[in-house]
Amino acid sequence: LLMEAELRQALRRNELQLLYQPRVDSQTGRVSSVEGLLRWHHPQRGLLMPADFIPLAERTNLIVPIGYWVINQACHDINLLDKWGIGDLHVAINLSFQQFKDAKLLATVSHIIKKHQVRPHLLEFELTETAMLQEQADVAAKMKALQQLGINFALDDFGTGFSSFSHIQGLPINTIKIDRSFVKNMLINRGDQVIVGAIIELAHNLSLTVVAEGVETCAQAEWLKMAGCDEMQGFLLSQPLNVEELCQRLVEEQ
Ligand code: G
Ligand code: G
Ligand code: MN
Ligand code: NA
Repeated sequence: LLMEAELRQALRRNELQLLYQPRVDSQTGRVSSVEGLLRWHHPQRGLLMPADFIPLAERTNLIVPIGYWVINQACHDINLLDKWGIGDLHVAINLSFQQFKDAKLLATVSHIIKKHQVRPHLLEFELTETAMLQEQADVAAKMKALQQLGINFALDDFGTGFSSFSHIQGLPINTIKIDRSFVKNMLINRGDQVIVGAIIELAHNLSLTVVAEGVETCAQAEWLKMAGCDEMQGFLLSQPLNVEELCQRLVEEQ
């Protein structure tokens, strides 16, 4: 069977899973939010990572229904966490540019939020610079409409694209996520360290929250805390967790 047909069936056969990677407050060390990361449990190939199937999903536009499944699952899990007494966890979800081309984006997101009665400010949509700047006027208008619903936005993989700050300035962004390639070499490459420091300063001057991705060592965490980075995400803090593991970690933390 073609992988496209298999991916089409994956939704119906319940083969997709949303994991959650904690984002930790640098000052308090507590989980402030989580990023939803998609996995596909393929019946023959086993566990597939986003890199194995998101490009195909984007090419075939299957990312549109998959994306709605993700938002629906995240809202479902927000209510599950609420039952465990974890009521204020922000959940970030990755959105591809193709999802913004769907004419029903606003109506469907709005419908899902109402169906689950989730407070919209608990949702954050992560977009890359590249996604935000394709068909920029249209994407910007849709971002603003979603912002009016109460949804927050994060600029993902920051530093890897080609956007100018003047473009970003007009968009309703709350958070900047520093790409993990900079964090990786930050303590061995002076240039990367300067870039990370500059992004933190830029974010704060624009009153944005700044998150470092791919934090793997204590030394990186110490430096980021010292540099004023608000939040950290990476294997040092936590692997992506399933919702039960996430509940357990958060209940222990309380
Ligand atoms: O889990 P992993 O680090 O392999 O994810 C890599 C990338 O895959 C993420 O940074 C994100 O860009 C993309 N991705 C993960 N989950 C989703 C999803 O639910 N929807 C979309 N559109 N992209 C996702
Ligand atoms: O594309 P995006 O940056 O949104 O997704 C994050 C990806 O990075 C996920 O696939 C996740 O599994 C991976 N990831 C998360 N933490 C770390 C880390 O500390 N190191 C590395 N190398 N990858 C990470
Ligand atoms: Mn992301
Ligand atoms: Na990222």
